Amino acid sequence: MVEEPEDARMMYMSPSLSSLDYFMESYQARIDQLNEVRNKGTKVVGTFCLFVPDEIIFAAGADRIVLCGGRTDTIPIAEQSLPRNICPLIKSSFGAVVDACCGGKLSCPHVQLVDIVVAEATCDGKKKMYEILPEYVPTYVLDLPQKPGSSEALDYFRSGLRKFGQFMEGLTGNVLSEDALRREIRSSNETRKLLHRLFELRKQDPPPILGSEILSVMQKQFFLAPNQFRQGVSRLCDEMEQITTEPRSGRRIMISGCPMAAGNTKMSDIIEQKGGVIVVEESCTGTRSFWDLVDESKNPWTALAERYLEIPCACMTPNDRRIARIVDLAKQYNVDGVVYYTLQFCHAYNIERLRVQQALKKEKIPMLAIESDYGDSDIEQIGIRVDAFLEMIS
Ligand code: BJ8
Repeated sequence: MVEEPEDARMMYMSPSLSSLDYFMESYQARIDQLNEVRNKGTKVVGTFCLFVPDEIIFAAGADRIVLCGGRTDTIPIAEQSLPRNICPLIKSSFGAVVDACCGGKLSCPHVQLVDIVVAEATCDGKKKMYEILPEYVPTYVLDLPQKPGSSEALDYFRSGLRKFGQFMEGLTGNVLSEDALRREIRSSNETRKLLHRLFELRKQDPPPILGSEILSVMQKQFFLAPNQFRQGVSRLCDEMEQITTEPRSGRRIMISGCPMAAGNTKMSDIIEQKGGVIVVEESCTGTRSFWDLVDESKNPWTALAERYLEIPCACMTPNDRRIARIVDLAKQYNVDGVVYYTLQFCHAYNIERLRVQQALKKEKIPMLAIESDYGDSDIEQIGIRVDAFLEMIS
């Protein structure tokens, strides 16, 4: 349990937004939809990372859901096969697959909905986990260059995407036409633009929505069909645009770091319960998922390769783009402080912390680093540190 704030900094209550109900209500409808399309022969692809372009999957006539695990209950199953000292996201995700494939009841029903996993060569933990995954579910691994800034990287990734497109054609039995790819690029860009509209509204002081509410919306991005998701975001923006908020004194916080997969809301919950006002998340469940658009005027394969290589993930090197993005977001959202949130044993984000801290220090933006897992045992201690941080930046 997260403690109540003891002092004047009370938890920020955003206006109650009825359009958020849509996201809850559409959950079961989406499961029914996926079962239905599968019964009619549509392939459903499970992914674990933003680097796998949705556009290619949809253009080949398949559907997709993201399987990143944010829950603790599947971790012990994973620890029977994997080392304990790897990040909880990997263990939770793997445990869910093993549980589902061995007839277990712990997992959310998502794993049973996929015909294949399309994985990606990002961090070491994931790459090695993907070598074991085919024992449980068919798996295709999309390779990624690790130095995205070079021209060789672009050529390599573009040809990798084309190969992936051919693979999808074989899987679905459909031809992946350039027209279909362009259509899906336009569709994904539409989603990205809507999310920009949503995040723009959070620049208000105070924002008309909680960070924990935004997180639950962003997590749905990876489960709902694109048109369902857009419908919900559009309604939410319409509602938020009608709201006038009263000025208040809470500190404006950016969370930056590892993704917060469905089931993991720990960091947002603690910050808000301690009175912080979360205004933006630099993460894969935040800006990283939608900030950059795909250039619709270019050859679609080139445009996709360029856009996806720009994702500022700490698995890439060097990752100056992310450092610049964090500073830029901190200024755009007028933040009072940054909570740098990492998952335990995520070396990429944990090591990159130093460069982020140095860049923020230059801009005189305070930063608090929190490394955590999916368990409850450190909630109190994190709460104390967040409390002290909020006090310091008041
Ligand atoms: S684009 S952040 S979704 S790789 S937290 S599993 S990096 S040890 S999830 Fe990620 Fe794609 Fe990058 Fe985003 Fe490894 Fe770190 Fe665990 Fe991670």
